[in-house]
Amino acid sequence: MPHLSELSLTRVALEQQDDGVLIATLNRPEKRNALDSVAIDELITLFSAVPRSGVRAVVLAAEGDHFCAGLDLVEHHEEDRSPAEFMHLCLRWHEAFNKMEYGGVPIIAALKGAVVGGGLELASSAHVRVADASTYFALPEGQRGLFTGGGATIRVTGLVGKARMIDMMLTGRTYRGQEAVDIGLAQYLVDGSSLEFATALARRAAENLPLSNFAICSAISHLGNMSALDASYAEAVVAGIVNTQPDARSRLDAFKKGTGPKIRG
Ligand code: 1HE
Repeated sequence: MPHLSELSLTRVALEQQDDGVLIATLNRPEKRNALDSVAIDELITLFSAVPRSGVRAVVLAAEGDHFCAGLDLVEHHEEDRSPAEFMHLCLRWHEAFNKMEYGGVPIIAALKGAVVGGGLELASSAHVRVADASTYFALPEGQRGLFTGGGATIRVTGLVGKARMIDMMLTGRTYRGQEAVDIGLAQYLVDGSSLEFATALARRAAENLPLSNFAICSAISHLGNMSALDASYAEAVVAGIVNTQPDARSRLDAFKKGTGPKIRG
């Protein structure tokens, strides 16, 4: 597995910070960060490497005014893909986004401008979404003669519910601002820079023990795919491992001595 600095990526720029935070920036602003097949392969490469890289949290950011305009519609049109070819492309999208959601490393998305179509599928694969005043969300596939193929039926439905997802796709409805937060598309709405705020959140998450973050950013999603009976069993198994990790002893010891942080409202 190559070190992150050895990855040769053209669609994503990487900046590793001393505190274990990786800023991964979509860098095709001239195409509004539309996701072509190269971008998807690079997301697979990146998020395959992240869990074993020592990175403790990732900020997923974007160059330009827009987070991501979704599927590269020009490439899709020019390639004139067969059903099987597009199915395999979608499977690669799923591979990339599953590696993000289930990878065990916190990913905080710093959103702005358009978060649309596959761009919303990408954002919904992150664990936390921060929107700014310019951010808007849409699923324009219906208007383009398309359908979602990068997991929106699972992840966006999971965030906003089936009825809102269907409405967004049928009518082209967009959401922004507080309403977008209220329905679950983002967890934070900031007045200033979403990148600055997302980086602060990533730094905070990076202070948690990696094994705790692994459980939070992997087990919760896996458990959600199981029956309640199996999920409660698996949760106990995960807790058996995480809650007895030697690295947690000093934190528990500090609490016992009254020097650990107190949780105030
Ligand atoms: C693109 C794309 C793209 C921009 N694929 N090239 N997604 C959409 O339907 C969104 C399509 N994009 C837009 O609606 C607008 O571009 C934006 C609202 C995002 C930005 O508008 P604007 O005025 O800032 O930029 P623009 O002039 O529209 O585009 C600038 C360039 O980016 C232009 O290229 P140029 O070579 O003519 O300069 C655009 O062609 C290019 N560009 N968006 C390709 N999406 C797994 S299934 C997923 C299904 C989907 O994601 S459907 C796609 C939904």
